[in-house]
Amino acid sequence: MKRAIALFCFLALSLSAITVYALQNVVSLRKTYELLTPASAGYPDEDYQLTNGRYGTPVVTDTGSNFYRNPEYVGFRRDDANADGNFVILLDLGESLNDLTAFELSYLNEPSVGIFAPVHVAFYGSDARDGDFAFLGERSIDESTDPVSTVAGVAIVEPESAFTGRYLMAVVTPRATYVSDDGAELPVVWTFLDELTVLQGTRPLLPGEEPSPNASAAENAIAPVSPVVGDRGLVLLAVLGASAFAAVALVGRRRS
Ligand SMILES: [Ca+2]
Repeated sequence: MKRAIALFCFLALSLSAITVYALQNVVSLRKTYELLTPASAGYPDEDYQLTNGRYGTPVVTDTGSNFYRNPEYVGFRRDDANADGNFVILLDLGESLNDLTAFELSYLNEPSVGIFAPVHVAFYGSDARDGDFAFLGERSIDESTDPVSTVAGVAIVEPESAFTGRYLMAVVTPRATYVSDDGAELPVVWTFLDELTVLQGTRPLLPGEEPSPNASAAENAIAPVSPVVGDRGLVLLAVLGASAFAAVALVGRRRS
């Protein structure tokens, strides 16, 4: 009987988790895009890595653990930025889609190896590749330049109202300079990105996140967790795991 109760609780909680997850539709998966400012030859973009749904994870070698060694990252060199100093990505959703509610840029901040998070990202949208692009929103990024501050982060932009369109343009502004250990101000050369995401529908709560229906888009604009462990499916697995734990805890209480 207790096993049946545990199974029922697990299934009920899992179903609710799946329901929440299903509110979010990642419409950018496996979509094509143009790098209007090219990736580097040393850390190239192979087969649309920025929309494959996978995130960079640390690679352990004899010299330590580093994110930048993961080939999931696409590297951009300052020399290849446009005249405004930005990197620009033009994403094609393949058809006009409605109810686009969030745009995400996943980046690496690994100052110990000279890779710094961008300082700003802005998104624009249009129904025509060569048409007028509407400003959808922007986000400032303020990661530490301390050598020990390695972060795999995500900047999230949520427009004031849902957008309908086919083309999304991400304009990424890299950090210009950093101060080295000996006090010298040096130019930042590298920007590493691993995923560009467009979400359709309502963004679900992430594990541990509290509902905040009255919060502004800006207050909700940074993900509370870094996607350091692979793709979004793992978030669902984490929720399911928490559900199973809750079911076991419930049975434990009934026993005591
Ligand atoms: Ca990716």
